[in-house]
This record gives sequence, C-alpha cells and structure tokens, in this order.
Amino acid sequence: MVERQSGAQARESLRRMIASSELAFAMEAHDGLSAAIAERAGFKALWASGLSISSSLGYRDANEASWSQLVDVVERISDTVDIPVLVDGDSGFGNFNNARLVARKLRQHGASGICLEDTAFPKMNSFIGDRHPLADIPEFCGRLKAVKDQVPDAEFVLVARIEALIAGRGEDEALARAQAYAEAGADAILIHSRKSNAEQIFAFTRAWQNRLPVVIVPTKYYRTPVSAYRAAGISTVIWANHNMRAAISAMRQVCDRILREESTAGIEDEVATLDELFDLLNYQELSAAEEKYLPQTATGVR
Ligand code: SPV
Ligand code: MG
Repeated sequence: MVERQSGAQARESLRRMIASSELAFAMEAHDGLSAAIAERAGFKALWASGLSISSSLGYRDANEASWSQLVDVVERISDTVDIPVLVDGDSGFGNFNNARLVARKLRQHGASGICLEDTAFPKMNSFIGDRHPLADIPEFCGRLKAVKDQVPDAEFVLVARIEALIAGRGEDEALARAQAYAEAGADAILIHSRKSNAEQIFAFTRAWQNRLPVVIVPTKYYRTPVSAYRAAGISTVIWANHNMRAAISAMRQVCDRILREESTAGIEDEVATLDELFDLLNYQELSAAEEKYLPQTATGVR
C-alpha cells in the first residue's frame, strides 16, 4: 500500500505551495468522492468549497450549513485523500471565538489550512446580489489573531480573504485591508472579484507587490489565461466549484435520459463503472485486509 502523507506533511506541503514562486492550483472538492477524483486527476491541493459543500447538502451558501456540518464533510475529504485541504471557513461563523473554534476543529479533522473572509455573519455568496456587508478591519484582525493563537501548528495556513471589491469599496480599501491582515498574522491574501475580466485583480497585485502571497478564484474571469497569473506573480489559483457544477450537469443528463427512456441501457456506457468507483475508494485494500485479519470459517466463507 502507498504510504499515506501525514497531517503534518500535508500542512507543510500546503504552506510550501502557497509560499512558492511557482503558480499552484487547488481543485474544489465537496465530499470524499470528489476529493478522490481530484487527487487521482493529479491535483496537489484541494479547496473545500463552502458553496459546493453547502450545495451538496442542499443548503444555500449563506451560512445555512453549520460549522459542525462543514467539519464533518472536511473530515471525510481529508480522510479520503493524502493531498492538503484548504478549507473555506466563510467568515468564521461569528466573532473571533467562533472563528478560532472552527479553525481548531478543522485542524483536528485533517484540514491543512483555513480561509476566512472579511464579511459579517451570516455571509452571502459573493456572486449573489449587492448586499455584502464587510467586517470592521480591527474586528476581523481579531478573528485572524485568534486563529493564529488557537491553532498550535505553525504550518497550518491562514488565508485572509478580502471582499472589498465584491462590496464595491475599491482598490484602496482592499489594499488597506490586505496590509492590516498581513500585520495580524495571515499567511496569504485571497483577493476576490466578480468582474468578467481580471483587471481588478491585476491592479491589486501591481500595488500589493506580493507583500504576502496572493490567492485568486477566477470563477467569473475564467477566460484569462493562467500565463497572466504567472506573470503577475500570483501564488495559487482556486478552481472553486467545477466538480460540483460538473456533477450537476452529469446528473441532470442521466436523470433526464432514464426518465425519458425508462431504461438505463442507453446510458450504461456513459457513466462510470462500479469497478471505477471501487477503485477510487480503494476496495482493494479491504480485500487484502480481509485476507490478513478475517479467519477462514469451516464453510470457506470469510
Ligand atoms: C466557495 O467556493 O465557496 C467560495 C468561492 O467561497 S466563491 O463562490 O467564489 O465565493
Ligand atoms: Mg465560499
């Protein structure tokens, strides 16, 4: 069996990835299975997306899912893969006390880092509507400091996410927030934009000059080539929701066809085989363990 990466190794590799001058990618996962698929595809890190996790639970991305539901899903993701998991901790589920509790629980359940956004609780997904109240800078800095003080491992990554551009506050405010969050102990800055081009992002990176590594989420400005992010010195790109959206399309298609055709014969060759599923979740290991641990009965049935 392949040696599993320990939690400490995973945290260390996320920290190295974010600090490295080479552009890195984190793929969205919303459960153990999507995490396993992303890892098999070759991704070196995962983004446990709040939007995707809440959607897969049937909740809206507005803090309808509780912090303990998030922790449960992250436990299944971390337990299924070896690669590091950066968790979308939304705004920390409250004040400094909630934020440090969530961070500690996520760390205990295998997360390699947390991203906290500077919005008020309850948050609303950045792409919905125009009401995006921001946290006051000193109060949000308290959340960041409390997480740093509470989670003992130096390698546990703390990403501070700035929603100033989403809230229409402009670049100066985004830069002031980034500076304050760096001073409060953040390891990286996530600057978010919902424009369909990356101009806001590049204006920020030009002014920020990589005082801390920059993480981006190009969901809306998806046409920008990654070579432009390399040229801008960006640390990490998060593909934030594409496993979940791919699952929606595939499930919708298969449901429509089975309903219409009253048969699964037509789609059998188009869906993953059960053997693929068994392989993804390592049923081979269970068979080997049965050989080792399960006594042979008199009937020959284990
Ligand atoms: C998420 O994946 O939940 C994110 C990214 O926070 S976004 O949906 O762009 O806000
Ligand atoms: Mg989110």
